[in-house]
Amino acid sequence: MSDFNGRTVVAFESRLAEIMSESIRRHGGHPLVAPSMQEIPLEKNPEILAFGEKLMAGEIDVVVLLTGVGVRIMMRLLESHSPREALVKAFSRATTVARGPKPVRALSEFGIPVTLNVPEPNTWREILEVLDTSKRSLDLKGKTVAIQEYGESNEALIDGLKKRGARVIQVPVYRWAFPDDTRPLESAIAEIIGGKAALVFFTSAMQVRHVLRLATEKGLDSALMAALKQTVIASIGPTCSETLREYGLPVDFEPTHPKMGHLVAESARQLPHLLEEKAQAPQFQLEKRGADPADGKRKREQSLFLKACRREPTDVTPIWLMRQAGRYMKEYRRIRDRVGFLELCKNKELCAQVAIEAQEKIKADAAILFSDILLIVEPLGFGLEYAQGDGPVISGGLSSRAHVDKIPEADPRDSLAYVMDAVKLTRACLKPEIPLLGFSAAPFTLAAYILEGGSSKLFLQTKKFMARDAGAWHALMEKMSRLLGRYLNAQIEAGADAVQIFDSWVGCLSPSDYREFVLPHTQRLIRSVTPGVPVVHFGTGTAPFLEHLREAGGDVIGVDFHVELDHAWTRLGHDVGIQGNLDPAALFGPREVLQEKARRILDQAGGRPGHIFNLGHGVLPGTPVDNVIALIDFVHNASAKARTGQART
Ligand code: 1CP
Repeated sequence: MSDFNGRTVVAFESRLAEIMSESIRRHGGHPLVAPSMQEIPLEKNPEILAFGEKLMAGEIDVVVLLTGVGVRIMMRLLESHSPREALVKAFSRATTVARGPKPVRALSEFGIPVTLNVPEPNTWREILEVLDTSKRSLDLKGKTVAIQEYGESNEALIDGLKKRGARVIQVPVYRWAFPDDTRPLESAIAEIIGGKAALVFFTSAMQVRHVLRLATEKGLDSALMAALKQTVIASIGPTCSETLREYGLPVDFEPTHPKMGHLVAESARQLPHLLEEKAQAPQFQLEKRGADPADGKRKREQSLFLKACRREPTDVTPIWLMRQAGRYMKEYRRIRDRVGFLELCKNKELCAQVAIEAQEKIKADAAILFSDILLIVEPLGFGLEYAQGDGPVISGGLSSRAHVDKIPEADPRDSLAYVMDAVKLTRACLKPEIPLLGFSAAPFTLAAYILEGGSSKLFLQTKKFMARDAGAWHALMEKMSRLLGRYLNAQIEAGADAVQIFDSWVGCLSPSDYREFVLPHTQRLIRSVTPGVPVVHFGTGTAPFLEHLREAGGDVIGVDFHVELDHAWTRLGHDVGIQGNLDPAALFGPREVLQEKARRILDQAGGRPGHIFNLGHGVLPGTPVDNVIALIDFVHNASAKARTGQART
């Protein structure tokens, strides 16, 4: 059993400062607990009293209770105006939603029944989920929802409720201020800056804000940020972690349950490992690069990748790999241990970090935006979940023409603003000479995911839909192609230098079905892409109808490994670029076989302008990173040698 081993552990707990100190001490640590805030109860809170009146009048349908302390303060104030029985009766008429065990306990102290209990990790997402999936099938349209707030308002929750048609009443119960004496907090900040702390705990989002606010007021913010990046940071749970990441701080540890006891005990056990990781991992720092965007753009125009897209000769064959940022990389897995996949996709800092870290580590000639082709189903009104091990699950179903017509004409510029933010930040922090690829699904692959509700082997639902109602199919595909066009152009506007269209599953179709049911729509999409921006058009299993794929368009056609690259290029015509096509399994080695296979592809391309080396499909989980680096190195050197007689310098 490990413990903190006499190391200094900093925490910012206020109300529970003593318990926190004791707990750290019990685990062998030297506690430095500096209260970062104090509660200011709003004793004469007019919002609470107004809420009480409405509740008694039966005008509140749902009450969301966010904290135990808040419930108690609120009840104390309400009880000074109305008898408890009357209040309990009024609460019983409404649906009460308690965010976790603390408000449940507080409510039960007053005898108020809890209708819905919000599961861990108790964020706004779970609150909305509970309301959406409740057996009482709560239609929030036109309903009045009161939120007992703690400190700051939760905009995401309010937004989600409003989107469901609810009228929201905010009931702020207490606010936070700095403690009267901020000296302990200042000295804790000084200890962190001085490198004395081995571990820093944050147990609420408000603590993060307060600590950084005080540091800013004292002119110590950059010193503190830099020091915190070198220190192990443990966060109590997702809401707190989200705030840390908003400030650009890493979260090194989160306990299995968002509780103080778990936080202290589990981080004590993990500390040696966490310290080792921190020391080993070269800390990735997102920083804006290239002061002159126009100069960066000029450099990229002359990059190997964009030259190859334009089929201009290059001395070296450019290479990047589909899924170059992903599971096979330990830096990625470390982030995914702490953050869900969707949360990762919605966090621009993490997206930028993952994409850039991968490009730099393997020295690829292009970076691809970190995102996913399926995110776009959410603004179309479908549910999206990435279930562990089972792949994506898309809920909502699509089976009729009427439903196709009801799919909203979403504007991804707004509804997927977080993707555009990720493009902008990735572009700003990526080396200026490295092109950034944006991407989307092709209309067929997106429609197939929606119709199947996830991955599929046979694509039976898709084929049935296509066969039974060709009109509905074409209407759906037309809608998808326009939507995806807007999506790609928004990414281009945000800073993507080229785009790739993934028609990953189109190989399940016969050539004639491709021609009739897919080609016109992919063609419409590709034609709608901002002129001058290269399009890579990729599909797997497309060997039987490569000519049709070519006809649908694209400056570069991505081919899988079921076809020899030279045969494919001859069929496509040499007036288009080609991307591919090593079998990703080759990356499992041995190294000589890997190089032999790569050389064969280079030989087949024959140094002709317009070849971008890639895999035939994405990098597989478990692929040794060293082999990926060796492949890229080999492609650069072997292609340079073939063309110039010298390895790449
Ligand atoms: O961490 C995890 O467990 C999630 C794994 C993962 C990753 C790393 C998913 C879930 N998506 C991604 C990122 C991703 N997806 C990128 C950016 C990273 C990079 O390339 O460096 C890109 C371009 C995609 C595109 C994508 N998503 C495709 C097209 C490429 C292909 O493989 O054909 C597809 C089909 C998806 C759907 C999807 N997303 C995730 C999974 C596991 C899947 C495939 C599921 C299935 O088999 O249907």
